[in-house]
Amino acid sequence: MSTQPQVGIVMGSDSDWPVMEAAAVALDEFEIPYEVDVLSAHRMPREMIAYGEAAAGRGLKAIVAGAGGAAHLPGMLASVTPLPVIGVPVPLKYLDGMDSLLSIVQMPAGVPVATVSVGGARNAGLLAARIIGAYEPEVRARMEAFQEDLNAQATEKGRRLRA
Ligand code: RP5
Repeated sequence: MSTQPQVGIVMGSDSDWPVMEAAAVALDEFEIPYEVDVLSAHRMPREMIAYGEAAAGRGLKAIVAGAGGAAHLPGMLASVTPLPVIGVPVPLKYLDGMDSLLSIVQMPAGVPVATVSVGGARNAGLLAARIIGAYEPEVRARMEAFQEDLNAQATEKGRRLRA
């Protein structure tokens, strides 16, 4: 695979990075090139729209977007790009991330966002890897090996409990 970013990881603020970093770590594990940026739906609306409109043309294949509170970034990006958008609800100080979750998951018909769990940035990265793996055989093979490893780890835990 070339070094051209395949996935865009964006977030509403750099304060989201401690949560969102797990998406980058997952993509690193699958050797998928990505780019990272801050892109606030409310503080940088014009830049956000420009990013979404240009993303597919720049060669990105999926966008992972995280935000907290009134978390409109994933949905707004999904409204202006044909790419799959994976939304990560970032938990803030109040409401346990429920505000972020509901802001991201309740999209109107026709504008899908694949929403992961509150704080679920690792799964967002893994889902992006599956999307890339659907047409990149090397990535798919890594995903199959990853799943076999998950199975082996879970099986081993059961074996230890039974012993
Ligand atoms: C949201 O506001 C961001 O995604 C972040 O989760 C939250 C707080 O941002 P900061 O005030 O820390 O920049 O838009």
